Amino acid sequence: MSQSELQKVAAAAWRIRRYALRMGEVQGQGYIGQALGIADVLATAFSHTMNFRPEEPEWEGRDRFLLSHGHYAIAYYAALIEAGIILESELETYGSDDSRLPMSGMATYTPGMEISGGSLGQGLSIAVGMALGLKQKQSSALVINSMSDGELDEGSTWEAAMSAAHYQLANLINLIDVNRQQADGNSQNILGYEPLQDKWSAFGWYVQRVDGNDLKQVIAAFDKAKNHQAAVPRVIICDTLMGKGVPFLEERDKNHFIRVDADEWQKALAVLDTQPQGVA
Ligand SMILES: Cc1ncc(C[n+]2csc(CCOP(=O)(O)OP(=O)(O)O)c2C)c(N)n1
Ligand SMILES: [Mg+2]
Repeated sequence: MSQSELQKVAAAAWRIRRYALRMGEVQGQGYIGQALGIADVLATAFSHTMNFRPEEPEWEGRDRFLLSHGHYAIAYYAALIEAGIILESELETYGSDDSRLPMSGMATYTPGMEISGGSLGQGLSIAVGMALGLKQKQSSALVINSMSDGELDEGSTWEAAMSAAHYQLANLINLIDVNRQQADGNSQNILGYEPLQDKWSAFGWYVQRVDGNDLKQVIAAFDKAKNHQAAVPRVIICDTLMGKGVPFLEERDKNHFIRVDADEWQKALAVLDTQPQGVA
């Protein structure tokens, strides 16, 4: 990839982190660790890979992005702002009554939100149905499902994984945000899921595993997933760091749901502002 493309995506990731922190400040709380962790992956999806029309979010030919982990909505709204699907000014309404940006993702509230994903473990099944429908219509649109590592604990995920391979869904990319945390603590201690590459491979998927905060790796993996020739579904396992980009948030022990002191949001934004925008 060119240096200018890399810088473009890096600048998008930086802005996504900034929008998410500003929304966190509006409510004084939120799933901000996840947003900072997944920003590079979202920036790659929306600024590099996906085909969509910002002014026409329901355009039939669009690539679909499914936010299976609905509690990551703050991250996704930031990506939708970056994509030009919602206005930056709207972030001031985040989480308030009458807002189009509720704290958990709701398809009926927000343009560009394809599903209401808060009940974890459902997104991949929906993605399989969508990808199968698009394939039957001979559409060239991609379906990208984004799921969290906690969703690996759900049986429905594995049923969907098996179905995707059975139906040879080459138009399906599954992203797994492996931040190694869940609501109750460390994922491996709750229900061990490794070795993940071997599992997805055994289920018939084209598997890549990357450092989800290394933009070069993430962009290359999206390119390979899109261009891979075999008629199999694709998974990108993304190892990410919760709070990435703001050291005092990276270091927190339990990062699932963050309440920080009022002044810490500004401190976090100030830390981000010291980082060169657009440099990966
Ligand atoms: C089916 C279902 N079970 C339980 C929950 C409650 N819940 C909300 S977030 C969460 C943690 C899931 O793990 P993960 O998404 O990896 O957590 P994170 O990385 O965001 O800390 C749980 C159990 C839910 N939303 N849906
Ligand atoms: Mg997790």
